[in-house]
Amino acid sequence: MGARLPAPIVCPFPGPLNPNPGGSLGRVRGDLLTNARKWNGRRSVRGDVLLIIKCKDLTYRKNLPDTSVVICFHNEAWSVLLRTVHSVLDRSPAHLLKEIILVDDFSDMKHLQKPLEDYIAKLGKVKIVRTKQREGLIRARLSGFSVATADVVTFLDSHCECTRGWLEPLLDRIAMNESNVVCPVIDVIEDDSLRYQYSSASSTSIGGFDWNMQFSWHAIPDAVRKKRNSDVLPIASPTMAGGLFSISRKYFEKLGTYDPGMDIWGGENLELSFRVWMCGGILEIIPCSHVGHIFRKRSPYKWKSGVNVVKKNSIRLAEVWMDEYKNYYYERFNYDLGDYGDVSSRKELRQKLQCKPFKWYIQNVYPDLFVPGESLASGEIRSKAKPMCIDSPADHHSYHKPVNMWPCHNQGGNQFWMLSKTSEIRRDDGCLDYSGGENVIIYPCHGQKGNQEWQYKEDNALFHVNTQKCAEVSADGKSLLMRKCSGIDRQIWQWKRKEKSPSDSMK
Ligand SMILES: [Mn+2]
Repeated sequence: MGARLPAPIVCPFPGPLNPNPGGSLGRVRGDLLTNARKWNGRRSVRGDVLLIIKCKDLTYRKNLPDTSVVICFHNEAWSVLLRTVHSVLDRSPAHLLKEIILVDDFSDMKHLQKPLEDYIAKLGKVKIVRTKQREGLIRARLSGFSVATADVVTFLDSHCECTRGWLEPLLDRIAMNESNVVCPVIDVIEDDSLRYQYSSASSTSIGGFDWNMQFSWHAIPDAVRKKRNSDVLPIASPTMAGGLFSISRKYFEKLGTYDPGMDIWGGENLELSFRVWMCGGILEIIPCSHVGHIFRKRSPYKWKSGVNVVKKNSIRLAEVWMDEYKNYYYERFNYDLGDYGDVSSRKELRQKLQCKPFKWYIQNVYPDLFVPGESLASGEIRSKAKPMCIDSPADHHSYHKPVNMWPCHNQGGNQFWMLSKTSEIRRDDGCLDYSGGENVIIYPCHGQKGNQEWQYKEDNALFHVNTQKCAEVSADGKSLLMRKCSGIDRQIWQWKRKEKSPSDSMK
């Protein structure tokens, strides 16, 4: 007999957000504890029972809703597309899979024309919709959605492989609550060998974002991890990666599907994530549902030159959903918003759905996010001696790399830095880190001070506490050095202190 998990809600936040506080969670926990012995429960050092429940021990409701699977593609390889389609057909219970809707976003490769039609005609359940011009992922998905007929709509990329048992745990959560929006764990399919790498439930990550409006993966926060007594329980996620998820068809409609003013790709995943949380839903990752995905090294989309589509989409979502917090994003490119189109209908949608403020989302759903409003200084760090600024990317590709000087350009970007309350000089998750050698490097922020503790002194020196040295621009202006503090102009830095911050209203 499988062990049935009746309805755990595991939220990273207390009380009011849990639709059934103490109720369902309490009952589940009780059941789990009672059954712990049967499941080889063991006690941790803290005395809690850790449950060794495997996904195969779980059972799901008998009357699950069925799903339409919508797969958009543009010039996808034959074998990759068919791997996706066959894995859905082979690994979904027949009665739960109503149809697969392939949306061809104006491909011109020959194999995707008649040969594909002839092939899928033999499969049953698979239909194809073609756009009349290049629409991009967002509008292509909407056209697939418009012909979907099942209770649930599941979106997949066209380069995936669904594993055995992937579908039932997703549908079970939606059967429990129509406003649950659920994502499978996304495993890596290597892009050179196409080998599937299955990741264990204990390594499940959740989605976040940074103030450049980039999606990022994070480990489950310690506070949440401690409350979980099994790795296989669904876990609330502040954001979704975007490619793969299931949602009730009616609920997606009610929530306003996607913003049709967004082009091609990018930002739509954060927009939907914020909307789900702020408008009463719950976004979860389901550790027992695994779908592999080929992560591409670069975007296959050709973009109109001169138009930054992701930026435009992100500004649309910031305008509609982020309230005063949008300034943290805008100041990253010095408020150069450009033309982002008309967002009035999306603002009306937010009004109509009576969604909560973004501040609520940050405080309750994503309390671990670094909020720049708490920073003591922000903007470019400009040398008094030279028209040069401290310049470095700060994403994970840049970790361990030296930080340099570059002519100040007043565009934010790699010259935008924040002094945190905990004395870090940081952007997103990257911190200036000095261990006493030649260079200051970028290193993941660890919050432990040490090599990452800086002071912006009253005389405008940048002082590194651990080594008692000051940041100094080299005589040729090209390098950032660390030297004994002397008060010379090359050690003096102009950096906008908090009181002049555009985000001041948010204190
Ligand atoms: Mn993809």
